[in-house]
Amino acid sequence: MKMTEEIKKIIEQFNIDGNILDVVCKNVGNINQTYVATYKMNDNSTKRFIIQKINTTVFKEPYKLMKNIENITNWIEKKSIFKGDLKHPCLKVILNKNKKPLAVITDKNGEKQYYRAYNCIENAISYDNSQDRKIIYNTGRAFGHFQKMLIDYPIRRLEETITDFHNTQTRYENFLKDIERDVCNRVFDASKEIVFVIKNSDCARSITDLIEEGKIPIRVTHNDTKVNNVMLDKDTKEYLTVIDLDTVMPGSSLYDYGDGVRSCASNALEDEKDLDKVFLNTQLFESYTNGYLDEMAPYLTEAEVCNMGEAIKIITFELGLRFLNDYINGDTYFKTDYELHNLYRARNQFKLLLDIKDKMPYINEYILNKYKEKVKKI
Ligand code: GN1
Ligand code: MG
Repeated sequence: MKMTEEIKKIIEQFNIDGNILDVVCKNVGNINQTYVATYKMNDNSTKRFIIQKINTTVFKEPYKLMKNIENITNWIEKKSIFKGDLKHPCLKVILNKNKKPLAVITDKNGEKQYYRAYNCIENAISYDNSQDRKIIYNTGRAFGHFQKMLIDYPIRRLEETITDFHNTQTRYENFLKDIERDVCNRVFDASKEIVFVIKNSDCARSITDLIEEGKIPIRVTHNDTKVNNVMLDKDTKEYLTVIDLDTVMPGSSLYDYGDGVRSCASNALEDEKDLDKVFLNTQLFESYTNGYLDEMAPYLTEAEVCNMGEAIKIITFELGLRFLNDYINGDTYFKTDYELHNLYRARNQFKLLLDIKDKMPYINEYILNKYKEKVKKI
């Protein structure tokens, strides 16, 4: 999609020393809308910026969200400089001409729309799915490194951008209520998947219980550790930085690790319809786990290490549940490209879950052995 006058007017609110040459709308992410704006800068160079329209149905308080992101990116940047680390550029929030982190417009319906701008990480690439062990190892490392950089970040300074985001039990309870309501008359068509969720509902409690009982520490976590949320160097495939910081909140390292494996080690895309292609690729699971532990092993508690395998299972259940719930509610949350998109996504996650369940003894043994190996070396 080419530049429209409207988006140009919004982007011009940002304090960037130059003129817009071009804006391209990107088809990435399930929530926000992303654009890449190319500028001719006043010094004659050409520079690109990432512009995102924030989905306010999902993120109800965009200023609080931006405060989190500004604080976190500043923290990581300062820490990297202090450590002399120049290899990992951080996202930087670009302010508008009034020094605010959002450009705001009122649309035809009188609703406020919020946009933000970031620097573009250059010579970088991200993948929606990859079978390359090096790429997946580096993705695990990137998320481990991110968690490590924020290990001493004062948690009380963080806003919760979505309440109960990874509270699997609350999500399950809401799902049961939505089935009762059946606002779109879709329950009948999804009955097989609904029965699957109910049969597997023991998954909803296990980690939330451990967190509530105080057995798992609360840390600063990313909460959306998808494979395409890491930017890698185009040439070397080393990790550069982690992006999509909207859900950085107090949370559990377990959900981040589990979601990383769910996303990076699935053999297929999240909406692959051919379920024979959907399974946990053990080589990729091993690569991700190695990368993650190479950064985080010394910091994890025993309870965390013992539940990492379980977390892969729980988050896969949670994602399937979320996709199915959104299908039943009429696709109000995730972007969809066709009518059954969310139902196919749910089926895909449930197939992945079955395979993970089969592989649980191997998964747990691998994690434990690798963990021991890594901490021995330190
Ligand atoms: C959403 O926008 P994106 O694609 O980074 C979602 C994640 C899901 C993911 C599944 C705020 O992330 O929780 O895991 O889709 N983000 C939010 O693809 O709900
Ligand atoms: Mg996201």
